[in-house]
Amino acid sequence: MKKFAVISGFLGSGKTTTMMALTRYHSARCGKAAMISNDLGHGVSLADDRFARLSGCSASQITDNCICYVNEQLAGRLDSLYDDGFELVMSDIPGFGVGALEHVYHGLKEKYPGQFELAPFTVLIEPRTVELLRRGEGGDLEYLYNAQLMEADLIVLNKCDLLDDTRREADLTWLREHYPEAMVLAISARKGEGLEKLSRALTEGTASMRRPDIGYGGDAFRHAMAGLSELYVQYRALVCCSDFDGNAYLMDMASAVRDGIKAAGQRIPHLKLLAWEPEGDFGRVDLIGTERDVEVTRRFERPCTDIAVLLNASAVCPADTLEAIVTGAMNSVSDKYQLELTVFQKEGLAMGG
Ligand SMILES: Nc1nc2c(ncn2[C@@H]2O[C@H](COP(=O)(O)OP(=O)(O)OP(=O)(O)O)[C@@H](O)[C@H]2O)c(=O)[nH]1
Ligand SMILES: [Mg+2]
Repeated sequence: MKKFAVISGFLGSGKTTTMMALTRYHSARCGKAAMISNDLGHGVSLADDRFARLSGCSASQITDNCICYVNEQLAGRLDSLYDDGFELVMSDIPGFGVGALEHVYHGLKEKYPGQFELAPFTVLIEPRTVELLRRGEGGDLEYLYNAQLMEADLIVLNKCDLLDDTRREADLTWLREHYPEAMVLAISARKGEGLEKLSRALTEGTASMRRPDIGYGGDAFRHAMAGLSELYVQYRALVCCSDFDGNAYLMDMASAVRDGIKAAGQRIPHLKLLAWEPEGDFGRVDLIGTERDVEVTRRFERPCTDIAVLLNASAVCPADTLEAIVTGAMNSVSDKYQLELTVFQKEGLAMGG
C-alpha cells in the first residue's frame, strides 16, 4: 500500500494531534505510518513537526509554501517515505487553507498518474466550529469553515470527549445533512477514541476526486484571507542563576499574548508554544481563542535552565500588531523569570499580501 491522505481542517481543530495519534495507532497495528506538517514560514522549524518528533512519531515538515503549490516536492517526499517502507502517509495543510483537493489530489493524479493511492480527502472539525456554523455565527471566517467542509470526502468531528451523547449525535446529524457527499465520523484524538474507524476509512477508502466549486480565489476567499496573519519565532531562553519552571513560563507567555491580543480587539485562532531543553525534556501549551483557557498539551517533567522555544501563531490580526504583541510578551515574561533571550528567527506573514 502507498496510501496518502490530506488532513485538512481549521486552525486548532486537532490535525496535528490526530495525525500523531493515527501515526502511532497505525504503526503499532497495521504498518508503518508517517506524518508531514505543512505551513508557510520560510525556512522555519514548525512547532508541530518538532513536537511530533520529540513525541516519537515518524514526522517531517514541508515549509515555505502550502503543499498545494509544491506537487514535485511532495511527490519526492512521498516516494522516499514509501521506499523506506511507510505505507500510510498523512499531511496537513495550513489551518486556514482551502483548495488542496484540487491542487494536491488532482495535481498528483495528473502529474503522477497511478503512482499514489489517494485516501478520502479528510477534514477535521471541532464542536465549537459546528456550533458557530449551526448558529450562522461564523462571521468573516465562515467562508473558510464551509469551503473546507465542502471539499471533504470524510468529515471527522474531533474532540468528542467534550460532548455528551446527545450533542455528539446532533452535531453528526447536522454535518451529514449539510455535507451529504461526505462520510462523517466522530473521534477524540486526545483520548484515542474512534481511531480504528478512522484508520480503516483512510486505508480502505479512496478519494472521490469530486470537484466542488468552493469559490477559490473569489471575493469571499480574499475577504476571509485578508484579515489573517502568521508569526514564527524561534529563540533560546537561558536563566542566569538556578533553574526555572518551564511549564509556568510557557503558560505565562501564552497568557500574556492572549491578553495583548484581547486588549487590541483582535483574535488568535491558534498560538503554539513548544520548548525543549538539551536533555530532551519538553513542554507545549496551546491557546485556541482569546476567550478560552491556555491548554497544557505536554508538561516539562523537570525544572529548566536552558530552553529552545518555537512560537507559531495564526491570528485574525494585522501582522505588525501580532509581532508587537508577541515581542512585548517575550520581553515582559523573560524579565519576570530573569531569562536572557537570543532570538534566532522571527518572520511575520500577512495572508492578504
Ligand atoms: N479536548 C480535546 N482537545 C483536543 C483534541 N484534539 C486536539 N485537541 C487540542 O486542541 C488544540 C489544537 O490541536 P492541534 O492538533 O494542535 O490542532 P491543529 O488542527 O493541528 O492546529 P493548526 O496546526 O493551528 O492548524 C490542542 O490544545 C490539542 O491538545 C481532542 O480530541 N480533545
Ligand atoms: Mg497543527
